Amino acid sequence: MDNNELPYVVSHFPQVKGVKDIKSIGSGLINRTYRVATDGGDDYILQRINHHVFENVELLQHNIESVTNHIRAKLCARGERDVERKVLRFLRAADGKTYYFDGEHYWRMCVYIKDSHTQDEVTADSAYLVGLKFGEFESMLADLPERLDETIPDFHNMEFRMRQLRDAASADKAGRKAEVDGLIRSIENDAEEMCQAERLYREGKLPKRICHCDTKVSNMLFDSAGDVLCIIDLDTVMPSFVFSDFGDFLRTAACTAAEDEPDTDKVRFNMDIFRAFARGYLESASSFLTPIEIEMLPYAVMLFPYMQAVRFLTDYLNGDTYYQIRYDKHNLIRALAQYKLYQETRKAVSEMKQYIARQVDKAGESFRLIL
Ligand code: GN1
Ligand code: MG
Repeated sequence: MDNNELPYVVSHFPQVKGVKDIKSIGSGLINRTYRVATDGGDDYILQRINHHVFENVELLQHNIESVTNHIRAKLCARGERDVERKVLRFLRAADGKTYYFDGEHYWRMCVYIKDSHTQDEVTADSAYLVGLKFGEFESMLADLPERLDETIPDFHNMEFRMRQLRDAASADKAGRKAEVDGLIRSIENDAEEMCQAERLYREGKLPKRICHCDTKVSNMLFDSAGDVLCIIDLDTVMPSFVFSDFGDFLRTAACTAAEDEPDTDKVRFNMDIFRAFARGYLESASSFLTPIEIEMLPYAVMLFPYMQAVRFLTDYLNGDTYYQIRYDKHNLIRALAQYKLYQETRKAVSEMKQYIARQVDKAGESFRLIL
Protein backbone atom coordinates (compact mmCIF):
# COMPACT_ATOMS: atom_id res chain seq x y z
CA MET A 1 0.00 0.00 0.00
CA ASP A 2 1.26 3.41 -0.93
CA ASN A 3 1.24 5.44 2.31
CA ASN A 4 -0.06 8.46 0.38
CA GLU A 5 -3.39 6.69 0.10
CA LEU A 6 -3.84 6.40 3.86
CA PRO A 7 -5.38 9.90 4.35
CA TYR A 8 -7.91 8.99 1.67
CA VAL A 9 -8.83 5.83 3.60
CA VAL A 10 -9.15 7.81 6.83
CA SER A 11 -11.41 10.36 5.14
CA HIS A 12 -14.12 7.67 5.02
CA PHE A 13 -14.46 7.85 8.80
CA PRO A 14 -16.25 11.18 9.32
CA GLN A 15 -15.45 11.41 13.04
CA VAL A 16 -11.75 11.88 12.32
CA LYS A 17 -10.82 15.49 11.71
CA GLY A 18 -7.56 17.41 11.32
CA VAL A 19 -5.25 14.52 10.43
CA LYS A 20 -1.67 15.59 11.09
CA ASP A 21 0.31 12.47 10.47
CA ILE A 22 -0.08 8.67 9.96
CA LYS A 23 2.66 6.33 11.15
CA SER A 24 3.04 2.59 10.93
CA ILE A 25 3.15 0.97 14.40
CA GLY A 26 2.76 -2.42 16.07
CA SER A 27 4.39 -5.78 15.79
CA GLY A 28 1.46 -7.96 14.67
CA LEU A 29 2.20 -10.66 12.12
CA ILE A 30 -1.18 -10.49 10.37
CA ASN A 31 -2.79 -7.04 10.09
CA ARG A 32 -1.12 -3.70 9.35
CA THR A 33 -1.50 -1.04 12.00
CA TYR A 34 -1.05 2.75 11.89
CA ARG A 35 -1.41 5.55 14.39
CA VAL A 36 -3.32 8.54 13.09
CA ALA A 37 -2.39 11.76 14.91
CA THR A 38 -4.77 14.70 14.70
CA ASP A 39 -4.56 18.44 15.45
CA GLY A 40 -6.70 18.27 18.54
CA GLY A 41 -8.81 15.78 20.45
CA ASP A 42 -8.26 12.08 20.02
CA ASP A 43 -5.68 10.18 18.03
CA TYR A 44 -6.80 6.99 16.28
CA ILE A 45 -5.62 3.55 15.29
CA LEU A 46 -6.12 2.58 11.67
CA GLN A 47 -5.85 -1.09 10.69
CA ARG A 48 -5.84 -2.87 7.40
CA ILE A 49 -7.53 -6.18 8.05
CA ASN A 50 -5.86 -9.19 6.50
CA HIS A 51 -8.89 -10.64 4.77
CA HIS A 52 -6.99 -13.68 3.54
CA VAL A 53 -6.73 -14.67 7.19
CA PHE A 54 -10.08 -13.24 8.33
CA GLU A 55 -12.18 -14.16 5.34
CA ASN A 56 -15.50 -13.06 6.81
CA VAL A 57 -14.92 -9.42 7.74
CA GLU A 58 -18.60 -8.89 8.51
CA LEU A 59 -18.48 -11.65 11.14
CA LEU A 60 -15.14 -10.42 12.46
CA GLN A 61 -16.47 -6.93 13.03
CA HIS A 62 -19.74 -8.25 14.44
CA ASN A 63 -17.83 -10.24 17.09
CA ILE A 64 -15.66 -7.28 18.00
CA GLU A 65 -18.63 -4.98 18.32
CA SER A 66 -20.60 -7.41 20.49
CA VAL A 67 -17.63 -7.94 22.76
CA THR A 68 -16.69 -4.28 23.19
CA ASN A 69 -20.31 -3.22 23.76
CA HIS A 70 -20.82 -5.96 26.34
CA ILE A 71 -17.63 -5.10 28.22
CA ARG A 72 -18.42 -1.38 28.12
CA ALA A 73 -21.89 -2.00 29.57
CA LYS A 74 -20.39 -4.14 32.36
CA LEU A 75 -17.74 -1.56 33.22
CA CYS A 76 -20.38 1.20 33.34
CA ALA A 77 -22.76 -0.93 35.43
CA ARG A 78 -20.11 -1.49 38.08
CA GLY A 79 -19.35 2.22 38.21
CA GLU A 80 -15.86 1.95 36.71
CA ARG A 81 -14.11 5.30 36.12
CA ASP A 82 -12.26 6.11 32.92
CA VAL A 83 -14.22 3.53 30.89
CA GLU A 84 -13.00 4.93 27.55
CA ARG A 85 -9.48 3.80 28.44
CA LYS A 86 -10.60 0.33 29.49
CA VAL A 87 -12.32 -0.89 26.37
CA LEU A 88 -11.75 -0.13 22.69
CA ARG A 89 -14.18 2.09 20.80
CA PHE A 90 -14.49 1.46 17.05
CA LEU A 91 -15.57 4.17 14.61
CA ARG A 92 -18.24 3.95 11.99
CA ALA A 93 -17.46 4.70 8.37
CA ALA A 94 -19.66 7.06 6.38
CA ASP A 95 -21.96 4.19 5.39
CA GLY A 96 -22.55 3.21 9.02
CA LYS A 97 -20.38 0.10 8.99
CA THR A 98 -17.51 -0.48 11.41
CA TYR A 99 -15.15 -0.90 8.47
CA TYR A 100 -14.44 0.65 5.10
CA PHE A 101 -13.81 -1.41 1.97
CA ASP A 102 -11.75 0.38 -0.69
CA GLY A 103 -12.45 -2.20 -3.38
CA GLU A 104 -9.36 -4.18 -2.47
CA HIS A 105 -8.71 -3.91 1.25
CA TYR A 106 -10.78 -3.67 4.42
CA TRP A 107 -9.97 -0.95 6.96
CA ARG A 108 -11.19 -0.16 10.45
CA MET A 109 -10.45 2.51 13.00
CA CYS A 110 -10.67 2.84 16.75
CA VAL A 111 -9.88 5.57 19.21
CA TYR A 112 -6.28 5.57 20.42
CA ILE A 113 -6.22 5.11 24.18
CA LYS A 114 -4.45 8.09 25.70
CA ASP A 115 -1.29 7.65 27.76
CA SER A 116 -1.12 3.95 27.13
CA HIS A 117 1.68 1.72 25.95
CA THR A 118 2.26 -1.92 25.11
CA GLN A 119 4.99 -4.08 26.61
CA ASP A 120 6.72 -7.12 25.26
CA GLU A 121 7.54 -8.49 28.68
CA VAL A 122 6.05 -8.81 32.12
CA THR A 123 7.71 -9.10 35.52
CA ALA A 124 6.59 -11.50 38.23
CA ASP A 125 4.81 -8.52 39.84
CA SER A 126 2.90 -7.44 36.77
CA ALA A 127 2.09 -11.03 35.74
CA TYR A 128 -0.24 -11.38 38.73
CA LEU A 129 -2.21 -8.34 37.63
CA VAL A 130 -2.26 -9.46 34.03
CA GLY A 131 -3.60 -12.88 35.12
CA LEU A 132 -6.36 -11.19 37.05
CA LYS A 133 -7.29 -9.09 34.00
CA PHE A 134 -7.40 -11.99 31.54
CA GLY A 135 -9.53 -13.99 33.97
CA GLU A 136 -11.78 -10.97 34.35
CA PHE A 137 -11.99 -10.51 30.58
CA GLU A 138 -13.18 -14.10 30.18
CA SER A 139 -15.59 -13.86 33.08
CA MET A 140 -17.13 -10.65 31.68
CA LEU A 141 -17.79 -12.49 28.43
CA ALA A 142 -19.16 -15.61 30.12
CA ASP A 143 -22.72 -14.23 29.83
CA LEU A 144 -22.46 -12.59 26.41
CA PRO A 145 -25.99 -12.84 25.00
CA GLU A 146 -25.07 -12.93 21.29
CA ARG A 147 -23.69 -16.04 19.69
CA LEU A 148 -20.17 -15.57 18.31
CA ASP A 149 -18.99 -17.70 15.44
CA GLU A 150 -15.36 -18.59 14.83
CA THR A 151 -13.58 -15.81 12.93
CA ILE A 152 -11.01 -18.39 11.89
CA PRO A 153 -12.60 -21.84 11.90
CA ASP A 154 -10.63 -24.41 13.92
CA PHE A 155 -8.17 -21.76 15.01
CA HIS A 156 -6.96 -23.53 18.16
CA ASN A 157 -7.92 -27.04 17.06
CA MET A 158 -4.74 -29.11 17.43
CA GLU A 159 -6.05 -31.98 15.30
CA PHE A 160 -6.67 -29.51 12.49
CA ARG A 161 -3.21 -27.95 12.92
CA MET A 162 -1.66 -31.44 12.68
CA ARG A 163 -3.60 -32.11 9.48
CA GLN A 164 -2.29 -28.86 8.05
CA LEU A 165 1.26 -29.85 8.93
CA ARG A 166 0.86 -33.30 7.38
CA ASP A 167 -0.69 -31.83 4.22
CA ALA A 168 2.11 -29.28 3.93
CA ALA A 169 4.73 -31.99 4.43
CA SER A 170 3.28 -34.28 1.77
CA ALA A 171 2.80 -31.46 -0.74
CA ASP A 172 6.30 -30.11 0.06
CA LYS A 173 5.62 -27.06 -2.13
CA ALA A 174 8.78 -25.22 -1.20
CA GLY A 175 11.02 -28.30 -1.27
CA ARG A 176 11.92 -27.88 2.41
CA LYS A 177 10.66 -31.14 3.88
CA ALA A 178 13.97 -33.02 3.98
CA GLU A 179 15.51 -30.17 5.97
CA VAL A 180 12.85 -30.43 8.72
CA ASP A 181 12.21 -34.18 8.81
CA GLY A 182 13.67 -34.59 12.31
CA LEU A 183 11.49 -31.86 13.76
CA ILE A 184 8.38 -33.30 12.10
CA ARG A 185 9.14 -36.70 13.65
CA SER A 186 9.57 -35.24 17.13
CA ILE A 187 6.30 -33.37 16.77
CA GLU A 188 4.50 -36.51 15.57
CA ASN A 189 5.69 -38.45 18.64
CA ASP A 190 3.57 -36.29 20.95
CA ALA A 191 0.69 -35.56 18.58
CA GLU A 192 -1.81 -37.91 20.10
CA GLU A 193 -1.30 -36.61 23.61
CA MET A 194 -1.39 -33.00 22.46
CA CYS A 195 -4.71 -33.53 20.66
CA GLN A 196 -6.52 -34.64 23.83
CA ALA A 197 -8.59 -31.46 24.23
CA GLU A 198 -10.46 -32.07 20.99
CA ARG A 199 -11.26 -35.62 22.08
CA LEU A 200 -12.55 -34.47 25.47
CA TYR A 201 -14.68 -31.86 23.71
CA ARG A 202 -16.24 -34.50 21.45
CA GLU A 203 -16.96 -36.63 24.50
CA GLY A 204 -18.80 -33.68 26.04
CA LYS A 205 -16.35 -33.41 28.94
CA LEU A 206 -14.74 -30.10 28.05
CA PRO A 207 -16.74 -26.97 27.20
CA LYS A 208 -15.93 -24.12 24.83
CA ARG A 209 -16.33 -20.53 25.98
CA ILE A 210 -15.63 -17.10 24.59
CA CYS A 211 -11.88 -16.55 24.74
CA HIS A 212 -9.45 -13.98 23.43
CA CYS A 213 -7.33 -16.56 21.58
CA ASP A 214 -4.28 -14.34 21.15
CA THR A 215 -3.30 -13.48 24.69
CA LYS A 216 0.18 -12.16 24.10
CA VAL A 217 1.69 -9.64 26.51
CA SER A 218 1.77 -7.23 23.60
CA ASN A 219 -2.01 -7.46 23.25
CA MET A 220 -2.59 -5.52 26.43
CA LEU A 221 -2.37 -1.79 27.10
CA PHE A 222 -0.70 -0.54 30.27
CA ASP A 223 -0.82 2.94 31.83
CA SER A 224 2.20 4.86 33.02
CA ALA A 225 1.89 3.35 36.51
CA GLY A 226 2.16 -0.15 35.02
CA ASP A 227 -1.50 -1.05 35.58
CA VAL A 228 -3.40 -2.94 32.90
CA LEU A 229 -5.86 -0.67 31.12
CA CYS A 230 -7.37 -2.72 28.39
CA ILE A 231 -7.14 -5.86 26.29
CA ILE A 232 -6.66 -5.26 22.58
CA ASP A 233 -6.40 -7.22 19.31
CA LEU A 234 -9.88 -8.69 19.50
CA ASP A 235 -9.87 -10.34 16.05
CA THR A 236 -9.72 -13.83 17.43
CA VAL A 237 -12.24 -13.45 20.25
CA MET A 238 -14.35 -16.53 19.66
CA PRO A 239 -15.48 -19.78 21.26
CA SER A 240 -12.53 -21.95 22.26
CA PHE A 241 -11.15 -23.88 25.19
CA VAL A 242 -10.83 -21.46 28.04
CA PHE A 243 -7.33 -22.65 28.91
CA SER A 244 -6.21 -21.38 25.50
CA ASP A 245 -5.84 -17.92 26.91
CA PHE A 246 -3.87 -19.20 29.87
CA GLY A 247 -1.48 -21.29 27.78
CA ASP A 248 -1.03 -18.81 24.98
CA PHE A 249 -0.25 -15.98 27.38
CA LEU A 250 2.48 -17.94 29.14
CA ARG A 251 3.92 -18.93 25.76
CA THR A 252 5.20 -15.40 25.33
CA ALA A 253 5.20 -14.04 28.90
CA ALA A 254 6.99 -16.89 30.66
CA CYS A 255 9.49 -17.48 27.90
CA THR A 256 12.99 -16.21 28.67
CA ALA A 257 13.60 -15.32 25.01
CA ALA A 258 11.78 -13.89 22.01
CA GLU A 259 9.33 -15.99 20.00
CA ASP A 260 11.93 -16.15 17.23
CA GLU A 261 15.15 -16.48 19.28
CA PRO A 262 17.73 -18.24 17.06
CA ASP A 263 19.77 -19.49 20.04
CA THR A 264 17.45 -22.09 21.56
CA ASP A 265 19.69 -22.41 24.66
CA LYS A 266 18.23 -19.08 25.68
CA VAL A 267 14.66 -20.39 25.51
CA ARG A 268 13.46 -21.46 28.95
CA PHE A 269 10.25 -21.39 30.94
CA ASN A 270 10.07 -18.89 33.79
CA MET A 271 8.23 -20.48 36.72
CA ASP A 272 8.05 -17.19 38.67
CA ILE A 273 5.99 -15.68 35.90
CA PHE A 274 3.88 -18.82 35.73
CA ARG A 275 3.14 -18.72 39.46
CA ALA A 276 2.26 -15.04 39.52
CA PHE A 277 0.06 -15.26 36.44
CA ALA A 278 -1.68 -18.46 37.58
CA ARG A 279 -2.43 -16.92 40.99
CA GLY A 280 -4.07 -13.87 39.39
CA TYR A 281 -5.91 -15.85 36.76
CA LEU A 282 -7.33 -18.38 39.23
CA GLU A 283 -8.46 -15.56 41.48
CA SER A 284 -10.68 -13.99 38.84
CA ALA A 285 -11.59 -17.02 36.72
CA SER A 286 -12.46 -19.41 39.54
CA SER A 287 -16.06 -18.24 39.51
CA PHE A 288 -16.76 -20.03 36.22
CA LEU A 289 -14.00 -22.63 35.64
CA THR A 290 -14.95 -26.31 35.94
CA PRO A 291 -12.60 -28.85 37.61
CA ILE A 292 -11.50 -30.30 34.27
CA GLU A 293 -10.62 -26.85 32.95
CA ILE A 294 -8.47 -26.22 36.01
CA GLU A 295 -6.86 -29.62 35.77
CA MET A 296 -5.90 -28.96 32.15
CA LEU A 297 -4.12 -25.66 32.75
CA PRO A 298 -0.61 -27.21 32.72
CA TYR A 299 -1.50 -29.11 29.54
CA ALA A 300 -2.50 -25.77 27.97
CA VAL A 301 0.90 -24.34 28.88
CA MET A 302 2.51 -27.13 26.83
CA LEU A 303 -0.07 -27.01 24.08
CA PHE A 304 0.51 -23.46 22.91
CA PRO A 305 4.23 -23.53 22.16
CA TYR A 306 3.62 -26.94 20.60
CA MET A 307 0.79 -25.63 18.42
CA GLN A 308 2.78 -22.52 17.49
CA ALA A 309 5.75 -24.69 16.48
CA VAL A 310 3.40 -26.70 14.25
CA ARG A 311 1.91 -23.54 12.72
CA PHE A 312 5.28 -21.90 12.02
CA LEU A 313 6.68 -25.13 10.61
CA THR A 314 3.63 -25.58 8.39
CA ASP A 315 4.09 -22.08 7.01
CA TYR A 316 7.77 -22.77 6.41
CA LEU A 317 6.87 -25.91 4.45
CA ASN A 318 4.26 -23.98 2.48
CA GLY A 319 6.83 -21.37 1.43
CA ASP A 320 5.93 -18.63 3.98
CA THR A 321 2.46 -17.69 2.85
CA TYR A 322 0.79 -16.88 6.19
CA TYR A 323 3.12 -15.10 8.63
CA GLN A 324 5.07 -12.01 7.68
CA ILE A 325 8.75 -12.92 7.76
CA ARG A 326 11.84 -10.72 8.00
CA TYR A 327 14.38 -13.18 6.62
CA ASP A 328 14.50 -16.45 4.69
CA LYS A 329 14.39 -19.03 7.45
CA HIS A 330 12.40 -16.91 9.87
CA ASN A 331 9.51 -19.37 10.17
CA LEU A 332 11.88 -22.28 10.77
CA ILE A 333 13.75 -20.35 13.48
CA ARG A 334 10.40 -19.52 15.07
CA ALA A 335 9.30 -23.16 14.92
CA LEU A 336 12.54 -24.34 16.57
CA ALA A 337 12.29 -21.75 19.33
CA GLN A 338 8.66 -22.70 20.02
CA TYR A 339 9.47 -26.39 20.01
CA LYS A 340 12.27 -25.79 22.53
CA LEU A 341 9.85 -23.87 24.74
CA TYR A 342 7.39 -26.75 24.47
CA GLN A 343 10.08 -29.14 25.76
CA GLU A 344 10.85 -26.79 28.64
CA THR A 345 7.18 -26.50 29.65
CA ARG A 346 6.91 -30.28 29.62
CA LYS A 347 9.65 -30.49 32.24
CA ALA A 348 7.71 -28.09 34.45
CA VAL A 349 4.36 -29.91 34.42
CA SER A 350 4.48 -31.53 37.84
CA GLU A 351 5.62 -28.30 39.48
CA MET A 352 2.79 -26.46 37.73
CA LYS A 353 0.26 -29.03 38.93
CA GLN A 354 1.42 -28.76 42.51
CA TYR A 355 1.24 -24.99 42.44
CA ILE A 356 -2.28 -24.97 41.02
CA ALA A 357 -3.45 -27.53 43.58
CA ARG A 358 -2.04 -25.35 46.38
CA GLN A 359 -3.80 -22.27 45.03
CA VAL A 360 -7.07 -24.12 44.83
CA ASP A 361 -6.60 -25.36 48.41
CA LYS A 362 -5.69 -21.95 49.72
CA ALA A 363 -8.71 -20.35 48.13
CA GLY A 364 -10.72 -22.19 50.75
CA GLU A 365 -14.40 -22.84 51.03
CA SER A 366 -15.81 -20.57 48.35
CA PHE A 367 -13.54 -22.10 45.73
CA ARG A 368 -14.12 -25.65 46.91
CA LEU A 369 -17.86 -25.19 46.67
CA ILE A 370 -17.52 -24.34 43.02
CA LEU A 371 -15.26 -27.31 42.38
C1 GN1 B 1 -0.42 -14.04 14.96
O1 GN1 B 1 -0.62 -11.04 14.23
P1 GN1 B 1 -0.46 -11.44 15.64
O2 GN1 B 1 0.95 -11.29 16.09
O3 GN1 B 1 -1.47 -10.78 16.54
C2 GN1 B 1 -1.45 -15.17 15.02
C3 GN1 B 1 -1.46 -15.80 16.40
C4 GN1 B 1 -0.08 -16.30 16.71
C5 GN1 B 1 0.92 -15.15 16.59
C6 GN1 B 1 2.32 -15.63 16.77
C7 GN1 B 1 -4.75 -14.57 13.39
O4 GN1 B 1 -0.82 -13.02 15.80
O5 GN1 B 1 -2.37 -16.87 16.44
O6 GN1 B 1 -0.05 -16.83 17.98
O7 GN1 B 1 0.85 -14.51 15.31
N1 GN1 B 1 -2.75 -14.66 14.68
C8 GN1 B 1 -3.47 -15.22 13.70
O8 GN1 B 1 3.10 -14.54 17.12
O9 GN1 B 1 -3.09 -16.22 13.08
MG1 MG C 1 -3.48 -11.17 16.79
